Amino acid sequence: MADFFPEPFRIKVVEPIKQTSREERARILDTAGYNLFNIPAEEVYIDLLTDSGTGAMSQNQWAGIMLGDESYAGCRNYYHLQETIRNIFGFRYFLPTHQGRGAENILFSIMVKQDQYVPNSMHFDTTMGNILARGGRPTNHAIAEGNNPTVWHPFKGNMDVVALEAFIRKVGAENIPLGMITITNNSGGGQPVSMENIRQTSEVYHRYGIPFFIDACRYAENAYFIKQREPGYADKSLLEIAREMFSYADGCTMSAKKDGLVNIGGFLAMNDQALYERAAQELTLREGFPTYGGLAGRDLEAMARGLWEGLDEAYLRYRIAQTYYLADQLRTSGIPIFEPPGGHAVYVDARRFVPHIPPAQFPAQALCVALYLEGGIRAAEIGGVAFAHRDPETGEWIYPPLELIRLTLPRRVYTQSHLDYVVRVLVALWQKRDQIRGLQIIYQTPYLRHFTARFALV
Ligand code: P70
Repeated sequence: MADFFPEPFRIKVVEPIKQTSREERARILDTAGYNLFNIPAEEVYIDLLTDSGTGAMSQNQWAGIMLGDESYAGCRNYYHLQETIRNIFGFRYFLPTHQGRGAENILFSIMVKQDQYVPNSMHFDTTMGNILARGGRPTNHAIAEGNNPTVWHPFKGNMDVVALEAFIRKVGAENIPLGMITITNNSGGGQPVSMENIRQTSEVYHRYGIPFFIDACRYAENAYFIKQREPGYADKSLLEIAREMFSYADGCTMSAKKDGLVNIGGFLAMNDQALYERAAQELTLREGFPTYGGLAGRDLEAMARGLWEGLDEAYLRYRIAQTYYLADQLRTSGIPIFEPPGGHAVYVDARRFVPHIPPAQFPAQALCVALYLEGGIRAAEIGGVAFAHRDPETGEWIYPPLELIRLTLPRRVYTQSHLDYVVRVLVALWQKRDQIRGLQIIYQTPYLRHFTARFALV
């Protein structure tokens, strides 16, 4: 039984979900402009759009909610969260924010100026959008393996530190107000980053005096992969691994809606006092007073408790085993997936699933639409809709190297038979894949267009 890790919990509350008919789903898709963000969640049978804020809280978290202290200044839940963050992440200062992008907005608004660069292994959509919105230039420097869906590498989310250093020399460190790394790499298959690579990335940034921030939202899954795969870490606790990861950085942005196991919440943490003071002022202007940052005391309490649960080894073992179960079933059925699977999601390779659809007709979006039509399953597009951008010089569209659909697993929510259903639907679709049609955009916004774009079938 060494490789069988069933749920380390049982179900206490259930939420009914319902299946719709194919005709209903065709109508719903048409009304939604073929954008799955526009579909009411009640019309979705299995919702794999995101693992963000969609997890099930534990009885311990719900009990903590009742202990919410709704004082404006200095509520006790703030101090509990402070102690938790110091313990796990080790940074001297932190500010609660309503979610990850709240932290990104505060950080970039005080650090990034027009035309400055912010390198990362691979930015996710909101970090890219928040940097662009400040007139900055987000750049990606993940290792080449990270863009290859078939090659095996234990840490495909790693930074190409040689390329990063060459980039810093090319544009000049004075034009780089901060540098980042994303653990795990959500835009590239949910792949982890090794401890060695976090350390090397830190060394490169620091050699040029560039502050180093970690985009930390799936840090616990990353820590689990380090324990599994990196020599020298098998006997370390996940807490020790987490502390070491963050010891190399000057701060982090955190969406606690992922590995913090809450439905809402995040934070910005750092060691630099002067930066903290500027960030606290910005937070007070935009989100709320520094001891609650736009959240209620009860949210802070749920976050403090969730952060510990998210780092629990029995939970993470089950969590990753569930993702790998889904990946194994799909692989066995011949469905092309990004290898190896990530921690929070299995990414299906749309380029190989629907090779007849060109990038300009959004193969991954087309596959997401087909998956909903076929079985009421909602997945996320991680491809040209979310990540294509115009070349700042020529204005031409540049499409990302990967066209993926992300089957994202909410934490502690779906059972194995739910996943078996997902596999059956995907297999049915695979058998008639040549009937899947491409899409064209008929409405879009300048930033984060995937949330609101509307499409028509080509
Ligand atoms: C997701 C959500 C959020 C995120 C992230 C990384 C690596 C920062 C943030 C921002 C966003 C999303 C995408 C598609 C569908 C629904 C939601 N990722 N950094 O699912 O955090 O959302 O709290 O502002 O992945 O991956 P926040």
